[in-house]
Amino acid sequence: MSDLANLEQRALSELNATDGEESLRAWKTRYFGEQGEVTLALKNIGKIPGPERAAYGKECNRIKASLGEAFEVRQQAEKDKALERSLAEPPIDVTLPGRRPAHGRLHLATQVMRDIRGIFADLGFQVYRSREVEDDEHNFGLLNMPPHHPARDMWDTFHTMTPGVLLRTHTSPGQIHVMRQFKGKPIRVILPGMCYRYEAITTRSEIQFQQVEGLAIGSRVSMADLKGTISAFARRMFGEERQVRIRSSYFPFTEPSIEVDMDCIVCAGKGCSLCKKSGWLEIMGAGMVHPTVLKNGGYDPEQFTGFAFGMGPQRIAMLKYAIDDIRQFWGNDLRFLQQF
Ligand code: FA5
Repeated sequence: MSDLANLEQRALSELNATDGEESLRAWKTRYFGEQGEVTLALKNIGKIPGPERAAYGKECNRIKASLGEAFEVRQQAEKDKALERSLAEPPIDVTLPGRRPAHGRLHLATQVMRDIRGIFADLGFQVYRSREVEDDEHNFGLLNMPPHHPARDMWDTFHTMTPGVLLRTHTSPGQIHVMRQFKGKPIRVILPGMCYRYEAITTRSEIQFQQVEGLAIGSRVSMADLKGTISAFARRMFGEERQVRIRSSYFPFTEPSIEVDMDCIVCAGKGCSLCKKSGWLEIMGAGMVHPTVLKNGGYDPEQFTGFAFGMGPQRIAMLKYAIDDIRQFWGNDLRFLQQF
């Protein structure tokens, strides 16, 4: 019995000495936990010899109740103290502006693609989608490049394991798809999409890049229409003050063929690594659709003429925003992308 009195005294003085919720929890474990002193004393009741057991058990239960009560009082006091403390702290300023959620944005390539589509929509061009995995026939053959034609070397190609199936090197195979679908009706479309070339990656060339093909076919479409369309596009895209240069070129699927350059914005025409020291950067190839290609698409070259062009939106973005390295486009560096 004296042990119990001792236990009660000790527990009460330790309870009074607790400071904060943590020491209160530790006290509870020490006396009321599975191996706590009060718990063990209660478990001990059965072992006490008969005549003393009732008195011992009664005392145990009294101590349990009184310590339990003392604990509750102490715990409430702790809670009151915590509440007082939090009330004394400076109040939350509900007028402070909230934290802005992080907003995503359109990738620069998407923005430029939308600008290009918008300009051509105003010029009356529809958007036509064409596949990225092509066959040899559409990517080369029907574009007037039969097997072993030397012009195929202009496009370093990713071939798949399936013979004759490849990743398109340009959007021009779409010309054939469109012509075969329009079946002899006039055409005015653009074909945007991704192209793939097995070539060395440099500041101006990627192995994966976008192109926008343009195709217009009608009974009296001329080279003047092509030049007018390209100039209208360049003025809208880059502003009146920028320079466009048209020079003759060669593509097997156009005759005559041209290439279109813009003055280099990075060096203002002085010559830098981006423009290969020429002061100009090529943005598209173009020309009048070759009669053989018209025929392959199901159009009679005696009745129809057409122009086509294929431009590189990444190069266009580089010229518009003075980006000196094309690798930034697919590098996923937010410091670059967040600037646009
Ligand atoms: C062609 O791909 C032709 N199909 C374009 C064409 C279409 C000519 C219709 C006539 C009629 P070229 O290989 O020059 O041509 O590419 C066209 C444009 O794609 C280039 O002017 C350039 O802006 C872009 N381009 C080409 N290669 C890359 C590359 N590796 N990385 C980024 N852009 C490129």
